[in-house]
Amino acid sequence: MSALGLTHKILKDHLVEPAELPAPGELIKIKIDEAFTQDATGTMCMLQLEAMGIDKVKPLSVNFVDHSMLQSGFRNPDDHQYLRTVAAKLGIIFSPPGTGICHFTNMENFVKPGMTGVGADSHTVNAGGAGAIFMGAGGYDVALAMATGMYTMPMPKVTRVNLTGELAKNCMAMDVILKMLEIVTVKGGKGIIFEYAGPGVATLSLTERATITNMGAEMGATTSIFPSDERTKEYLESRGRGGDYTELSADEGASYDDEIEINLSEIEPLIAIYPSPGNVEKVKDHAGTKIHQVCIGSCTNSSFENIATFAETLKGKRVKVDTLLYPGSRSVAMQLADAGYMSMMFHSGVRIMENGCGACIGQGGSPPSEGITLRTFNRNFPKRSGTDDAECHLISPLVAAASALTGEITVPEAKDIPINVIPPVIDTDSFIMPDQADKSEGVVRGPNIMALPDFKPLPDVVKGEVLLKTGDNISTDDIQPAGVFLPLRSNVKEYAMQATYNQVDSTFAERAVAHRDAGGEGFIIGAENYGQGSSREHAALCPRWLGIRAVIVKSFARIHVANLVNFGIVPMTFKNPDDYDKIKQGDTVSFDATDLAGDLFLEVNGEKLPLERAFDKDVIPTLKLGGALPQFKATFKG
Ligand code: MIC
Ligand code: SF4
Repeated sequence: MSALGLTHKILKDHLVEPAELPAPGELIKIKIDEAFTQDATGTMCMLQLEAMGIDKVKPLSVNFVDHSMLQSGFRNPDDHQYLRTVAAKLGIIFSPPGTGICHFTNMENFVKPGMTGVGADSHTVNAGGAGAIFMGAGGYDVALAMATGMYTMPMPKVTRVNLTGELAKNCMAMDVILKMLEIVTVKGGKGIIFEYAGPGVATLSLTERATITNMGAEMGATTSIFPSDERTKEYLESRGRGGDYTELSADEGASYDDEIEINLSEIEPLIAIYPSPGNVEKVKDHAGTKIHQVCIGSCTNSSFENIATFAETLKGKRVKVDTLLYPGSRSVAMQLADAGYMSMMFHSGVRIMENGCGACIGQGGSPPSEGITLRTFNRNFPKRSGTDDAECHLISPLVAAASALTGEITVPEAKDIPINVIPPVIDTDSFIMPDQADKSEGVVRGPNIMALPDFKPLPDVVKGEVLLKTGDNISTDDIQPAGVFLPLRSNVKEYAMQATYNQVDSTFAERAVAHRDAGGEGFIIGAENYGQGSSREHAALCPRWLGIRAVIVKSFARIHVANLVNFGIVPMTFKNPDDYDKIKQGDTVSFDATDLAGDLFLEVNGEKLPLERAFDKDVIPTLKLGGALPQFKATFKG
């Protein structure tokens, strides 16, 4: 048998269809060992699972509450209560608010080397740090994985990332992934699994590896993976999970689709400059820039080592700017407390926030107007911080600490920072396991939990107005902002009317509804990398509710295409990218959808512009029926 890389080994072990791993781009169906949601995507996912008529989930499944926890009003608590009670009914583990951020908590408790998983959140890829293949997906696809234990995806290409050397003392894993972003760019990872290998791997701990795989999402990658070795074992044993360890690595001589070389010793402290994680520059080139806020933690940089190093750098000295800590889990917060670091940070003036997403998703912690915030998080898209004209730059915990002390962007000193390592505090008691859950109250649906909308099948001729024409790199934060709107996640109508594209064009939702109610089908025209950023299926669901039936762009981000299909929006790309210039917002356009497998054209101003399918032919019945749920109901046999 020929030598296999680690990615291919795990995919082969989980392959359901076809019989052998096919060429990149062809569809594969794999067995899924774990599926999870968080609260912001989870309510919709659970509503879809219920609508499928499922009584019990198949794989290990978890509902984490971490995103929307401000609880100012009934909406968040209604969502949490629904998630808890529906989890009890369907056999899903429930992780209550305060337990921790989904990816971080998942790694601490559930991920094992060699597993496959999907999560309704793009940073699900975090789990690759432990030698597992985990992918972000839309809520419907996660519901389907919970129902069937399977997931269908295009066979990825695999790029080997050969790590050599060792990081300088003022660099961290965050600098490695920023280096990758500089090389690969925010759209260069599409359709690729990055498999890290080489002698540099052993110099990185499991949580450092997870920082790197976490931000593979920012390159648009399918996922990333590290081998499972002594460092993996060390982490699992420290958490009392030594039994979950298996050694896993690529076979000698395995072949790859591509290769990247990174010498860790050559990396300098890096910073991703607003407004994109891909704008990577050297920290030293921005040194001295005045800042207004520092945030540390999030699912990206929350390990005990990260935060202890941050605290040791402060060493009780007062921070000069507003500094907020969001620990990744209750477990890590308790470990920090027991090791004395919480008290050290209180003395330094750090604000200890909740174990959750918080400022990362615009749930509090916003910087001032025109302010500059430095964050150890993974995203710095416009307006995501909640302050429209503030700028957010992404940095390592060491740069965060050095800069918090000076009030300006500062290159950390290259020196040893010894930390007081104590054993982790294991916090499995926070979870509500399905066999312990109180099922007597049934599934509780408060007034925030709205029924799923019903969507009509696709007409043979799709005709209507171009309701919006956008530029490159439109993110799901542009399409369907989170932040203050998160409590509307279970209420499609309100979320669509108040938030869809409101930061791009505040007239969009009203214009779209008027066009829809007059019988038109709405179109969006976009440019490169449309839908980058997240697994947010509301960025498809809400536009669909507003009457959008087709999105035609130069290129798409992976998860967004799947979400569009799931809600019956036809995703297509221009055969000739220059045709983008031939269409204006407000134009009336149409396309013949009778044969979606045949040649497709967009008719505009008397011209027929050739289009490419951005969807696989297998999903044509789904598009025809108006979305994945009607298709599931028509075909699923239990
Ligand atoms: C994000 O970081 O943008 C989110 C919120 O975690 C999203 C999911 C969501 O919109 O709920 C993600 O990354 O997929
Ligand atoms: Fe939460 Fe931010 Fe991580 Fe998304 S990226 S899961 S919002 S901490």
